[in-house]
Parts: sequence; C-alpha cells; structure tokens
Amino acid sequence: MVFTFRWFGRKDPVTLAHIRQIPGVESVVTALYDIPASQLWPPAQLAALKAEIEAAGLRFDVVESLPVHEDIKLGRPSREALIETYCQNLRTLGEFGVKVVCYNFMPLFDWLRTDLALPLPDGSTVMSYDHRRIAHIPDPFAADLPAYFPLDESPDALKAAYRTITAADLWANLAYFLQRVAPVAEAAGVNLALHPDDPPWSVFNLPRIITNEAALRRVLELADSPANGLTLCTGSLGVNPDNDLPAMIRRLGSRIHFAHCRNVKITGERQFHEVAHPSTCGSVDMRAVMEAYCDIGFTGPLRPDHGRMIWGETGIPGYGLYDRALGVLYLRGLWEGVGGMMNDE
Ligand code: DNO
Repeated sequence: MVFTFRWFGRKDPVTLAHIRQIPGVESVVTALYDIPASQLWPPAQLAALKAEIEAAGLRFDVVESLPVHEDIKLGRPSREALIETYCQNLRTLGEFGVKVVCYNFMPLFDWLRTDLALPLPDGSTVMSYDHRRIAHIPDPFAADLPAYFPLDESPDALKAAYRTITAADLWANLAYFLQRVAPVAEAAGVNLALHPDDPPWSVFNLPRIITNEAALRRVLELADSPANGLTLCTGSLGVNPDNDLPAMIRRLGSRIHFAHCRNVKITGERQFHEVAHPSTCGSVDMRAVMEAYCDIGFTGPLRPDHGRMIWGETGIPGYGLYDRALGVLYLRGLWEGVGGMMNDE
C-alpha cells in the first residue's frame, strides 16, 4: 500500500510542505488542472510539476484525473482524434513515471452534491446530497457545483447532445474508448483506474453507468488488459447499501489500481452526507475495507478522500488539510492493525 494525498497544485491552500509532514504519506495525487480534455499535456509543465513534488520530498505517481472529452462519451466522429490525444497523454505520463491514471466516464458532471457546507453537530461542515433537491436545481451549470476541468463547448449544446444518449450508448462508447486506450496504457506502463459515478445513479436525466459491482465487472470485460482497471471509491459506491464493499474488493482484486477511502452516512433514500473517515462516524466499515485490501495483498496507492471542514479551515470543499490528514493517519493505523504490508518493511 502506498499512502497518497491529493493536491490541487498552486491554487490549493494545502501545500506540498503540509503534505510532507503527514506521517507515512509518500506520494501526491494531482493533475494539470487547467488543460482542457482536448489538449496534449505539455511535457515541460509535467517536468516542472514532477520536479516541484520531488523537491518537497514526495513522489508523483498518480494522476487524477486525465479527463475524457465529452465527444468521446457522446461517440461523436471527433472522438478518433481525441482518443489519439488521450493515448499520447498516457505515453507522456508513462515517460514521467506515472503509474496510475484515474478518470471517469460521467456525462457532463463529475461528482455532485446538493450542499457543499452542511453543518454537523460537532461544528464542522461536510458536503451532502439529497436527490429530492436535484429536481429543484433549474440550471446545474449555474449552480455552485464542483467541476474540476474546463469544458470547451457551451453547456447548452452539450446538454442538447446528451438528450438522445442512453445508458447502452454510453456503454458502447466506453467500450470503444477502452479498446483503444488500454493497449496503449499497458505498453506505457500506466494502469487505468476508472472512478465510479458519484453518486451512483442518474442525475439531471443524464445516464450514469458505473454504479455497482456488475458494472465494474463489465468494465473489466470491455478490454482484456491488466491495465484496464478501477478506482474503488468507498464513498461513491458506499452510498448504495446494496454495494458490499469488502466483498467487491476481494472479488475485483488485482484490477483495483487505486483506492479512495471516504466515509458517508446514508440518511435516507438517495440521501447522504459525508463524515470523518472512522467507521464509527458513518455507514462504511473502514476496518472491513482495509482487511479486504490486506487479503488481496494490495500494493497500489490509496488516498483519503473527502473530509469535513474542521478547526476553522476554509478551502476546496472536501479537500481541507486537517480532516484528510486525520483520515490518512486513521487508515494507516487500520492498515497496521490488520497486518497490511508497509512499504518500509
Ligand atoms: C471527487 C473525486 C472525483 C474524481 C474523478 C475522477 O472528489 O474523487 O472528482 O477525481 O471522478 O475522474
């Protein structure tokens, strides 16, 4: 297991110096966040990023995300050139020693919440989701929702294009993409790690397909390469009580290339809020999750995912320093407790 920490680059109030001081964290998860999905990632920028991370005493081996252009998800003819750009980016990242690339296949939106700062009784704030409120958001693009990569087409045009896209179309377009990129990733020494949809159900009448174990298995069957793998996100999958996370980890095994650990509390049908990482705080049994990782001999990267905002911290919702630092220490403690292999052993 490699304990990692997400960093949003220079715009992030969390610094590499902060991350370096968290015991056991060796590696940073980041991306070139300003580059639209249609563009090549400039090697000079990657070289500077890698040098900056290494100068701080950390490693750069995971990219989250290398975004997939909407035209690829829509299956438009322009996908040919865009898939070639994606392949070239994978080759470049491989040359820089990046081992894992996390991406998602959610139409238009990445993760979605209806409240970015729900107060908890302990005085902290967390992000929450209530599906009943989705219907009352008139224009999701105008709402204050998180989105990490710039779109290069007007939201209205994209919304119109998605009107005729079904879940079956999305599966076909994912297959088309994976059959082309997986061999390139494998040759480049990069493991692809598809992130589940968050939340794992349809939003704004857009299809979402990466929602449960059957879907994850189907993804693995789309391209027969060990590089075609998954990000197992306990927070995304864990809001559906039907998803048995430890069992999924045991069965998906070596095709899990990246572990995201986040805890959530299910408060109703398609309603949840995020919580601190410990099992006692939410619906995810983190110890059982870490035991499952131990059983499969997991050696890949893990990062603490969204935390609360505590101790007066402000910043990127879900990505404050303090609660994620508490979280990663807790996860590392569990890992030690269940007898997981430490990298310094
Ligand atoms: C949320 C993250 C996601 C993830 C992307 C991967 O905090 O886990 O935004 O980075 O879905 O492409």
